[in-house]
Amino acid sequence: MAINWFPGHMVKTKREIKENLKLVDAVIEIRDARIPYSSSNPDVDDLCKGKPRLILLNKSDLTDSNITKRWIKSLTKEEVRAIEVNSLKGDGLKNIKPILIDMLKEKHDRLRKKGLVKITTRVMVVGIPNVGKSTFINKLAKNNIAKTGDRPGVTRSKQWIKTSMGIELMDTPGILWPKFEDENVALNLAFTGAIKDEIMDTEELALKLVERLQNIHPDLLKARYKLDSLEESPLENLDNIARKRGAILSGGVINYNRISSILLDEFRGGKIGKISLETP
Ligand SMILES: Nc1nc2c(ncn2[C@@H]2O[C@H](COP(=O)(O)OP(=O)(O)O)[C@@H](O)[C@H]2O)c(=O)[nH]1
Ligand SMILES: [Mg+2]
Repeated sequence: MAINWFPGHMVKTKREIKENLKLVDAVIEIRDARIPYSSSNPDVDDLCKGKPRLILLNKSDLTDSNITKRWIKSLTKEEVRAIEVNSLKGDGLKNIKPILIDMLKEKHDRLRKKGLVKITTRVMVVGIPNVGKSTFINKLAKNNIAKTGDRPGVTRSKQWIKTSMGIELMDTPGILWPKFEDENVALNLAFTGAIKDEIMDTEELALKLVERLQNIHPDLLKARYKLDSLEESPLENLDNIARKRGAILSGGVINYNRISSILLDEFRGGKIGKISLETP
């Protein structure tokens, strides 16, 4: 993880996010669509209680769309909606505004009754590291990088990024901590690149990825690395993949370092296929 989370740090972050939430109408929570559970924060429901929240399952270009649709169904509740997006290309982003408007309808009606004509919708983006918060904010701000200045009585330092869709985003996202205690969550975060490779042994991680893929998508693994068949042992499969890719040192020794980084890179880049690592 880019940031090491300590209990004190978490308490401070929580407090800051709670303060910032007072300034917005709604929350956009970004998750990685490949791992919607593992990329969620354990306290996000509690933190965002009482605010309309839209969950963006980002990087949906890398997932199995049937599984992503099932996730959307299971995440949707009264105060929470979910959609799939690709923040790199912008796919799905046009659905954000109508959903927010719908979720804020009562509030807006109330304001209109009071005579307010121009209603600004302010939103804060939150999510754990690597889910695509910066990519998303940059994409929305693309056509309109103008930042509004400070407003008296609101806050000293907050900047609001105007977007082409008429909502304003708080310029700094709330960076949430991931779940750490669950080993499977840690693995999922590592597979998708959310945990820096230095923290975990790359070769061990690649082996775990082979094991996972041979269980959930054996055909994709076979097809990508042109394997005639899969062995039961992940290590044998990794060896075969290395041979197919010529990741061999002199004397026929497998170059595990090389094949591990090839495998992880190709998985992260979606080259092995559209793979959802978690189902609802
Ligand atoms: N394939 C794909 N990659 C994405 C998408 N959104 C972000 N990324 C990549 O995910 C990585 C992390 O994105 P970043 O915006 O830095 O995440 P942050 O830590 O939440 O701010 C970067 O390499 C982005 O290019 C997406 O929709 N699809
Ligand atoms: Mg960022």
